[in-house]
Amino acid sequence: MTSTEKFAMGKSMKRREDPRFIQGKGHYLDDINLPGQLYMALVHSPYPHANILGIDSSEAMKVPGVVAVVTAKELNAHGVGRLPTFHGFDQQMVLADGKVLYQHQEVAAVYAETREAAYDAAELVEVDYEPLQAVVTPQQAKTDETIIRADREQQTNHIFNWSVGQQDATEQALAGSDHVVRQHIKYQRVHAAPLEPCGCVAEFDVMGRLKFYVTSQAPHVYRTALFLVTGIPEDKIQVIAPDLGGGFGNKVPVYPGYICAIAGALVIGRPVKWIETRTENLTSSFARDYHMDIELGATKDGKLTALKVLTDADHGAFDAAADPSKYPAGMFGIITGSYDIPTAYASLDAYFTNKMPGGVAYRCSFRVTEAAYCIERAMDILADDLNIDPVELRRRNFIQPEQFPYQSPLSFTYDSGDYEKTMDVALERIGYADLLKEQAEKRARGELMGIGISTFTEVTGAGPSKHFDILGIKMFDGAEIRIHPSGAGIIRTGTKSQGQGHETTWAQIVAEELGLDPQNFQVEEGDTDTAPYGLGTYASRSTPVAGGALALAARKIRDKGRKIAAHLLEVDEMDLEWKDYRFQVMGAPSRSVTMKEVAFAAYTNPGENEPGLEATLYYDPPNMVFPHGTYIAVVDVDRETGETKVRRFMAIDDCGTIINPMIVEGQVHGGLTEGYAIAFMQEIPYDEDGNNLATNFTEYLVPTSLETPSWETGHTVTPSPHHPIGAKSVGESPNVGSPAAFVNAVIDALSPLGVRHIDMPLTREKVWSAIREAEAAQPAQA
Ligand code: MCN
Ligand code: CUN
Repeated sequence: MTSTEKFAMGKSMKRREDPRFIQGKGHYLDDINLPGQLYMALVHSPYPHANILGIDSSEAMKVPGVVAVVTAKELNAHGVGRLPTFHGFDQQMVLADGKVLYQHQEVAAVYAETREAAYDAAELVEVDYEPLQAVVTPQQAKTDETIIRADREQQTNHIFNWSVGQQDATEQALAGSDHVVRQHIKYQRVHAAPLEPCGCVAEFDVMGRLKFYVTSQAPHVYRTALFLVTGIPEDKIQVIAPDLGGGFGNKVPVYPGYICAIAGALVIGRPVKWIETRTENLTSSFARDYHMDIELGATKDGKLTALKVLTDADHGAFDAAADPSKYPAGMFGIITGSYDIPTAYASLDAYFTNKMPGGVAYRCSFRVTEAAYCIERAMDILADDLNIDPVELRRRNFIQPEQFPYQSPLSFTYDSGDYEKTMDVALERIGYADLLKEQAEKRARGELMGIGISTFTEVTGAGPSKHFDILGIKMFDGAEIRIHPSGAGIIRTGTKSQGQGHETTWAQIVAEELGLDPQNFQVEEGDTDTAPYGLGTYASRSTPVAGGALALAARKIRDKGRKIAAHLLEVDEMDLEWKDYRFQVMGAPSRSVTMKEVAFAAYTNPGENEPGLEATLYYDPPNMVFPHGTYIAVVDVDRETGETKVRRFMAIDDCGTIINPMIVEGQVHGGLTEGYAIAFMQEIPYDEDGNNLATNFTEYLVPTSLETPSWETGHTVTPSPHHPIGAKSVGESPNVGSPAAFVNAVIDALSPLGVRHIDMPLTREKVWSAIREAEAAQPAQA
């Protein structure tokens, strides 16, 4: 057995990047230290909303080792006061200009010989604030009594309305429905909290070329963004993303600190390093909260008739990442989920508030987390109202396999899916019938046990250029493959793994297409000087877009290889077929050559053909991909204490053709752990004055192995019909699908008490209060 057979597509090849990580030999941003480097620290506002009357840096400048202090005034003078924007929509201030708009907003940058000196001096920068009333909720924002963004032409806190679907038809269908569920559902502010916070090192060489090391999920986008902000031509910018200690969306945006570091390096003429503290990472990056009002109509036997959802989105003080006309907000249109709903309407209003900027959030597929949670919760409430088993209700409403490609009433064309099959596998594996029996027995004894199901559909693969462009760039991705004479090779993409294992799966895709050994491929991402242009790794787009590019680039190499093989075998190219990982003469399979032999010939004996064996290909996918899954949670709730215990969790994912089952399983384990945290532990709460109450890991909770339930996983495979290898994505599915399963299970446990809904996170205190309130309302049943 060759190693190719052992390791290519569909095999659980061990992660090739892990030897360096498990030996502590990863090369992270903080491992980069350049000769003569300065350290930068940022001054943050203690107030959520205040006028800046003056900034005095004279005391700070006295700290030994301090070299400079920079404020908005200096940045504006150099024309770098604003971050780049999506379609000229909203431009975040790099440093607060005249006014601070959220607590912890960046106000000044301090450069010093040591990190300690920089942070000490930052505390001594005297800022004279005049505090203003903070606007903390979208409800307050709506009144426009205080205009948060006086710097904008539009004097309103309303940022945009985005709507899709058939409003009139939906209203009519709801009015004619036997039953309509109406529920307010909040998806709270959460934070990705990667273990490694964000940072950068900026250096200009003697020729004035910027080398910018940065914790980025999207190095090429950064390069273009830096050009847009600073005017430095792109050929004079090299962005390098080293190993990343997790990203989860937190490393997509270009942050103010990056621009300050570049400005400092340019003006002072020395390299500048900046790396966030945990508090800075938690309080001054990106988050959002969604306040959704859903109406879901059905006939009395549970056939869905219409869906309407009106949302107020709290996008904080800046909204660079939320263009209304393009897909990032539009991803919310997946809210009809896995169900064939005849008519639907979604309308979303985004508001400025005095909170950290809105936009890219937490393993979220750009708003699919909110959408999937909302519809899956509403389905359970409907099931409860109609007294139909939640499983049965879903079965009655699934989009059927023969309906694909399925045109949803909210604009997406789903590529493929087999929802019932996936659900049946999950039900069978978890033993649903037995669980129902057990639950009935426990209920008879007054014990609270809940079973929660979520049969979600995702939309990922931001790529079809007809739908997307960011910063004026159409979205597609490039891949480059070079095969060396020995059959080894190098693979480069514009994506950037933060832990997803691209060094392994990219090699597997190419190895499978070419019949070469995946262990012999060097995989490179993250250096804009060498990698082909790519839009980066977020919205689970790497496999759908770059993965497709890789497969097609490999096929381009195969086409070239066929010509060389024909030369070697002295036959016509048309007489060759690619079979069993080799070129065979049709009808005479014993006459064949491998790609390894072809590779050697490409550099030594190519015949009439152009020497060499390499390909670069840009892939513009025709459509998004639509992964799906069924998750089932079993939760016990302690009636006295409100404690919840996830006793079992079954996750059956369908991400199309699987490249590496072990990596997929790892993605699911990690994402379920994060979904668990969102459902039970995490929130960035603000008090009524706009103070951020989650500033460190004792306030913003990250689950450890002690809290984390044990996961049972599996999969069905419904390939994407348009992806070159039929693959969909999986990176965000567990975060998208699991919160609803957890909450549905807890509410199911509490349903005998008459509890209908509790907003996340379902902390012990909230669950305890809900039980007490329910008991007080219905003493007879309690
Ligand atoms: N994969 C596979 N077969 C499939 C689909 C995917 O083997 N059918 C593999 C891929 O080849 C890749 C991994 O699974 O190695 C994830 O692939 P994909 O679903 O394409 O997602 P991306 O690579 O684009 O990763 C992005 C996604 C996002 S947006 C967030 S947020 C997130 C996530 O991945 N952040 C992560 N998973 C994370 N995992 C880690 N360890 N760290 C993060 O920061
Ligand atoms: Cu929304 S988090 Mo991921 O798309 O990088």
